[in-house]
Amino acid sequence: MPAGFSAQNAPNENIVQTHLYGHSVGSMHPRTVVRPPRTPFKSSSAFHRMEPPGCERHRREAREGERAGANESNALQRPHHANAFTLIELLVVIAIIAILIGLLFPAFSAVQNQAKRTQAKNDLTQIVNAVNAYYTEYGKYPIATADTIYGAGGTLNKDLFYTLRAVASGLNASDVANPRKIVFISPPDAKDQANSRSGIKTSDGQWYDPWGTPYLVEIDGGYNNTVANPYTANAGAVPDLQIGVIAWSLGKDGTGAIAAASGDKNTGVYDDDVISWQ
Ligand SMILES: [Ca+2]
Ligand SMILES: [Ca+2]
Repeated sequence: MPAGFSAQNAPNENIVQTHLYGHSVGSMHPRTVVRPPRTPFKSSSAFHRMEPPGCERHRREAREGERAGANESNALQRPHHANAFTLIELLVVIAIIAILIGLLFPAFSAVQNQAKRTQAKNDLTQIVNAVNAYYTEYGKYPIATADTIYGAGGTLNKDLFYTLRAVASGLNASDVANPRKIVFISPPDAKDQANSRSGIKTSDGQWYDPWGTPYLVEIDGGYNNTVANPYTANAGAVPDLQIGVIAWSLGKDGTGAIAAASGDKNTGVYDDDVISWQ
C-alpha cells in the first residue's frame, strides 16, 4: 500500500492500485484487478450522498429497461395465430374472387366473340374482292354458270376456293378454272383440322368461319348483275341485291340464311350472321 493511504481506504485499495500502476507503468505490465463486491445500498448512509451525479438516472433507466423487457417477453409469448387469417376471412376472400370471375367471364366472352365477328367480316371482304379480281382477270366469274350459293347448305365452297387459291384440284383440276395460276386469295389452313375454324379444312377443301361453319358465297353466274338476297328484311334490297357477288357467315350459332329470302336479318338465328354487303 502506497504511503499516505489510511486503513479506512482499504475497500478501494485495489482500484487505486490499478489506477496508479496503470498511470505509471501501464505500458509495461497491464494488470487485472477484481473489483470487490459492492456493499448493499443504503439510502440514508453518507455513502449515498457521495454517489456521483446521474446514478439515480441510471437506476431509473434500468427499471424502465426491465419493464420494456417484460413487455417484449409478453409479445413473444402471444399466440402466433392472432395475426393469421381466420377461416371466415378466407372464405370471404374466395367468395369475392369467385364473384369477380363471374362478372368478368361474360365480358371476356363478348369481347372474344366480337373479335371473331371482325375476323369474319375481314374474310368476307377478301372473298368478295378475290371473286371480283378473278372477274377482272378472266372476264367471267369463277366456276358458276348460273346464280349459285356456295358453302353451308348449298354447293360446297371447295371448288370456288380451289380456283381462287390456284390449287389444281376439284373443278380446278389441271388448272382448268385458273389457267394462269393466279393466287387471288390465300387463307390459312385451320389449326385444328378435326374441328376446323378460321381456315381451310384440307380434307374437304372448304373455308370455315371462326365458329366452324363454311363461309357462304353467292355469285351472279346468270350475269344479270343481281343475286337473290338471303334475308327477307333488314339486309338490303329484297328479293334481289344489285351486286355480282356477296358472301356471309352464319355467325356464332352456326345456322341462319342458307337460301334466298330465309329470314329477317335482325331477329332469331339470323341476327348474329355476318354479311359482306352492309
Ligand atoms: Ca343473277
Ligand atoms: Ca346465325
